[in-house]
Amino acid sequence: MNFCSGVWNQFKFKTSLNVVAERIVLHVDLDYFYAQCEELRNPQLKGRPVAVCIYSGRTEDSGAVSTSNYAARKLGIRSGMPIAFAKRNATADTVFLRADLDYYETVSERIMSYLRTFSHVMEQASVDEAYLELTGISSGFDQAADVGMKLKKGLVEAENLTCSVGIGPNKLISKMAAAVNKPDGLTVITPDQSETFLSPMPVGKLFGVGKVTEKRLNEEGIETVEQLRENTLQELKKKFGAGMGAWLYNSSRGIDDEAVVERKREQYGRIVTLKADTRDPKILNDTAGALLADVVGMVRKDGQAFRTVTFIGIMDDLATRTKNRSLQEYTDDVESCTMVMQQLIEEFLAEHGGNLRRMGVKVSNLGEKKGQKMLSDFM
Ligand code: DCP
Ligand code: CA
Ligand code: CA
Repeated sequence: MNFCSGVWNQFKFKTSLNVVAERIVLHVDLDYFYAQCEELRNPQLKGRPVAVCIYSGRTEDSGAVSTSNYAARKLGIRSGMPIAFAKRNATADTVFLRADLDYYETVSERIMSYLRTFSHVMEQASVDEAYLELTGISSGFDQAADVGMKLKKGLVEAENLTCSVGIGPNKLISKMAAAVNKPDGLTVITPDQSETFLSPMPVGKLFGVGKVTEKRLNEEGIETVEQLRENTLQELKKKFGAGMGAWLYNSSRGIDDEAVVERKREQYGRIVTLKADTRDPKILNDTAGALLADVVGMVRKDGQAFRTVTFIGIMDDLATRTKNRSLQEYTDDVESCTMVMQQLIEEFLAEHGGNLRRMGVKVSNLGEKKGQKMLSDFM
């Protein structure tokens, strides 16, 4: 029995010459994501310090900064910081905005479908991050760097957004490569550069080392990845347990076999800009009908069904408002959810004044349709 089959073999892509293709992973992380989304819909913000905040609502300033653009970071305004504290560092032209998570989510969905065009295996890692498996797609690191440049250029052209890209022999190195050159960076680390790349880094920067492990490593006198590498596998296993010990041992050498895994989707949606700002129910219903047909088509293609239907309106002041309803049972039927959508639009218009600039539909709460035949039913 070959105990290292499993994950490892997935990456041995054979080329026509029957040579095993070297593994190449690309990591993308959007720059100052929430704040960049805000600049996108309000270009006047460009050049000014911007802090996007989650307000808890207790007092006017209670809550925390979720992110800030680079001008605000220069003032020392950073994510996680209490808003009141950030305001003490702010200049007169600093803008504090309320986070609009639905809007960032819709931008994120567009970016993710753009990124999917670069690889058949993509793992969305967070709202603004993804890993792309380039093994067998790019023949080497030079070609992968070209993919990275093309991806960055296309993202600016299509969405007017910048990102930082890291390319490496695995997920760990690609993620860390993307982080060292921000914003708008592109960093390529080849397998033979991996150890040197990691050596001077504080152990806390090794992706996957949390605060607790970092503290324990420091207590052992281990400050840098290079120092971590001086420990034997046995020593690390003894100090940190078998799993963590082996992980630290491998990571400090830039070794990581984790697969890029396509995660299951949680929702399907589409948003469009209306020809003119409007609140005409006929236009909204017709547009919603067309979008739903499209979205439900995608759901069916993937063999899924859904229970929740959402109408999304982006108003002429760019505020995003939503209205949703959950059905009794899972469905993949366009007609029944078009009727629900018409009700949602009617209620939406009753609740919100003003015209809509953009509108969208979303279906979520995915699952299986009741009575859907399982493969096992035929056996
Ligand atoms: N975020 C948050 N609270 C945090 C950290 C992040 O709400 N403590 C949100 C806001 C960010 C988004 O997640 O825009 C992505 O997080 P990142 O860590 O990637 O940070 P940014 O994209 O904002 O900045 P960077 O340019 O450093 O990637
Ligand atoms: Ca980011
Ligand atoms: Ca991120």
